Amino acid sequence: MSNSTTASLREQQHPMIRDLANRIEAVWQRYLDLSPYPLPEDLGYVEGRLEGEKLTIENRCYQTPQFRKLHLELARVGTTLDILHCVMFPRSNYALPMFGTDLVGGRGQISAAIVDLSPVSFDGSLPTGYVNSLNSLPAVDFSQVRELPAWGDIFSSFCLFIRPANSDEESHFVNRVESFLGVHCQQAISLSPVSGEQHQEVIAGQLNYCTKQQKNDKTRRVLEKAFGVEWANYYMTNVLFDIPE
Ligand code: BLA
Repeated sequence: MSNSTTASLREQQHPMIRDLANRIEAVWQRYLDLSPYPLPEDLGYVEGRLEGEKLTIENRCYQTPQFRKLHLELARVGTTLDILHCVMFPRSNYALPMFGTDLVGGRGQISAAIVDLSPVSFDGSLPTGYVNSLNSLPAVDFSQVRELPAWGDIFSSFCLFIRPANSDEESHFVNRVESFLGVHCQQAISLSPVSGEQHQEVIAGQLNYCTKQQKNDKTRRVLEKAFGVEWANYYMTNVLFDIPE
C-alpha cells in the first residue's frame, strides 16, 4: 500500500472520519515508539464489491513496546458508506484495557460513533489511574445516545455510543476520543509489565473482548456481501479481532 493511496481515500471520506484518523495518528506519534507491524498476507489494501459498489479497505498498522498491534482502518463502500475502525491491542504482559473506536456513516451523516477503553480484568474494572483520569475529563452531553447490542457487555461505563446530531457534536466526540487516547498512551508508557497470574488474566480478557467483537453482525454482513462468507470470517478473526498469542 502506498501512502498516496491512503491519503486519497482519507481525503474522500466524511470530514469527521478524516479528522479523527489524523488525530489518532498524531497522538500515537506524540507518545509512542512506533515500528511497522506486518499484516497477514499483505492485507494493507483490499478491494471488493458490495451490491455492485466498490468496497475499499486501507489499513495502517504499527507496534510499540507496550502494544502488539495498533490498527487504524479506513473503509469506503462506493459513495454510500464510510468507516473508521481503530483498535489498540496491548501486549499480554501489560495489564492495559482495549482502546477501540468505530465511526460509521454515509451520505453526509455519521450514524454510529463509539469509543471505549474496555477492561480486560476478571472483575471488569479499569486500573485506578484510568478511572481517575477519565473521571476528571470535562462532562460531555450528546443529544442522541444509542443502545449497545447484546455482545456490548465488554464495554466500560465510560463507553460513549452516539449518533452525532450536528457538526458541534461531531467535534465534541472527536475531542473525546483524543482525550481517551491521551489518557491511554500516558498510562501505557508509565505502567510496568506484569507476569504470572495477571498475565493469564490479560490473555483471557483480550480473548473475551475479541470473541464478543466477532459477534458484530453489522460488520460481518458488510464484509460478507463484498468478499464472501469465508473471507469475511478470516478477516474478522485474523485482522480486525485476532486473538492474542
Ligand atoms: C456498528 N459497524 C456498525 C455498523 C456497520 C459497521 C455497518 C452499523 C452502523 C449503524 O448501526 O449505524 C461496519 N465497522 C463496520 C465495518 C468495519 C467496522 C465493515 O469497523 C471494518 C471493516 N466496532 C468496531 C469497534 C467497535 C465497534 C472497534 O470495529 C467498538 C469499540 C462497535 N460498531 C460497533 C457497535 C455497533 C457498530 C457497538 C452497533 C452494532 C449494533 O447496533 O448492533
